[in-house]
Amino acid sequence: MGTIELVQGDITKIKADAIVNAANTSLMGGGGVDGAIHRAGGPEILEDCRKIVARQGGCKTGQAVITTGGKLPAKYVIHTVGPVYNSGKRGEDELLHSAYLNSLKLAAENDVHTIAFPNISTGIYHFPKDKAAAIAVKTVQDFLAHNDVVEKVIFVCFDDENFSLYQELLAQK
Ligand code: AR6
Repeated sequence: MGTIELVQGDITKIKADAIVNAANTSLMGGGGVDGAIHRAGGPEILEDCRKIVARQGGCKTGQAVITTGGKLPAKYVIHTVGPVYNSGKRGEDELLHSAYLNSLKLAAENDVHTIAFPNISTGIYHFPKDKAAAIAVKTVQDFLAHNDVVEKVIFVCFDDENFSLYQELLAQK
């Protein structure tokens, strides 16, 4: 079974087969981790995103698409769209689960052995960090128990609060 690692820092620096981007449905870039990935990875990533948009018109919430990693140390970027958090009664938990799961499935389809995730939806999209961390950890643990391709998942936390939450959750197992 695959392993889970926890690090605190900037996901654009991570050497993995793929890093995940917390994108939006337009796939045309934005702030937060999305902005950082496009800045560090260069224009090739956006070129691939444009091709995907021409083909399928963006990426729905909870879905994922894959592009080159451009100049990043990672070979691929998997762009997923987490939910904007409102009341919590609009299917946000399920959509966040889908964002993680569809990213992992796409990784396995592309022979990705190591993949790094940021804390999707917990910035500009305001998903409560504790709830988001629990969904992320459970989705990854369940996936790793049933697949042979993905060997390592790295959770990359940027802020102290997320890092502590993941430390606690991962220590429980
Ligand atoms: N490395 C790792 N994590 C980071 C980095 C980084 N370089 N920079 C920020 N984070 P956010 P969202 C963390 O807002 O909530 C964009 O405009 C950050 O601390 O990037 O899913 C998109 O285009 C937070 O914990 O993504 C969308 O419109 C986490 O990444 C929208 O934001 C996610 O925060 C998506 O919002």
